[in-house]
Amino acid sequence: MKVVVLVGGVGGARFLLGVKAALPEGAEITALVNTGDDVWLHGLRICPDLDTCMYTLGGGIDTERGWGLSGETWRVKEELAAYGAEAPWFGLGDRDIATHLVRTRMLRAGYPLSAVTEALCARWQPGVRLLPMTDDQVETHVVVDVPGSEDERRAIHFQEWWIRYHAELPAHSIVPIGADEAKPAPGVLDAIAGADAVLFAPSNPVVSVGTVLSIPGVRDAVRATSAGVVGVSPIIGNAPVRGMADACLTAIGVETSAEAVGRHYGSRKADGVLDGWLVAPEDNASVDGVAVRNVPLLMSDVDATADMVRAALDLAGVAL
Ligand code: GDP
Ligand code: FO1
Ligand code: CA
Repeated sequence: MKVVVLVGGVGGARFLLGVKAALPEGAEITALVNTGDDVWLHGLRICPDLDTCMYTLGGGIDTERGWGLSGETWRVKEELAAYGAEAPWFGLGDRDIATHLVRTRMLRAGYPLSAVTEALCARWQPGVRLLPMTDDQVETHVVVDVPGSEDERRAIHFQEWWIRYHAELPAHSIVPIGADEAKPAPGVLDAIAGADAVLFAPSNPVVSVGTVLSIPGVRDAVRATSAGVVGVSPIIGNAPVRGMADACLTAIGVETSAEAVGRHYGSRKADGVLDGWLVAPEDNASVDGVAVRNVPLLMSDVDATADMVRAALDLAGVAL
């Protein structure tokens, strides 16, 4: 059985743990991972969502924080701050830096990100094929008012908006810079076309799943696949379970509710991308042309997450 999952970072990684647990031995799981959060800092290429998936599935993640490695120390970060180096708000751990050093060296040597990711995964053995959505550089930027100015706007990197400003600076727009010219990474379109089910993790609908879908060809492949396509709502009771996805939805004019996010994705029978939409028991949602099912959606542990995944696969028409 072949299952493809569109994912971001923490929400996507935890969902993938459930996909692994729910599927029988021998099933092929391919994660199409958002790389719009990627950033150059201190000359290093940092890929937060790829690393969050790789560390979570490989058992290295700091489970409390949800990102970065366990047993982390922060000596390099402190030294960089003492130099007044850029982005002191970004949490670069000493262990994590080794990943960025290996990645950056390989990228500089000419390897595409997909090959670099495969090499890093040889150590972490995530048990899932992690494919960056593209090998091309795509970086999500957020257009905000210049703090202290009334009429001046500027685009800042998504990470700066999210971490430094806690997504509290109102966003005029959120743009995946470079997406228009990007190509899907090798294997992405074939995986979607050859899948038995395509699932959208309960990841951020704008800056995670939305960015993966923004790569030319990906949305069309999802619309064209013979597999059932089912999404899982990251919004429960009109609020994100974790993080500031509401600020991203507001920026694109979508209400923070399971129903509004389902309608934003839309039905494949019209011009959307879904056949099925899982929402929490307490949420009422009706989405034209989409089969909506209420199931518990809290990923409190792997068993609960595997139950969600089984419900998603059932809605996608896959018998386990
Ligand atoms: P990020 O890249 O680290 O921000 O992670 P993702 O984009 O993959 O996922 C973030 C989304 O996961 C947030 O919008 C949360 O609402 C959602 N999320 C986190 N935990 C849960 C959970 O237990 N259940 C559901 N349904 N959504 C969750
Ligand atoms: N998230 C934070 O909230 N603060 C950080 O300082 C931070 C550092 C960081 C470093 C490496 C990495 O792989 C992830 C990191 N994250 C951090 C998580 C991540 O950048 C974002 O929270 C997500 O990409 C938001 O979608
Ligand atoms: Ca992310």
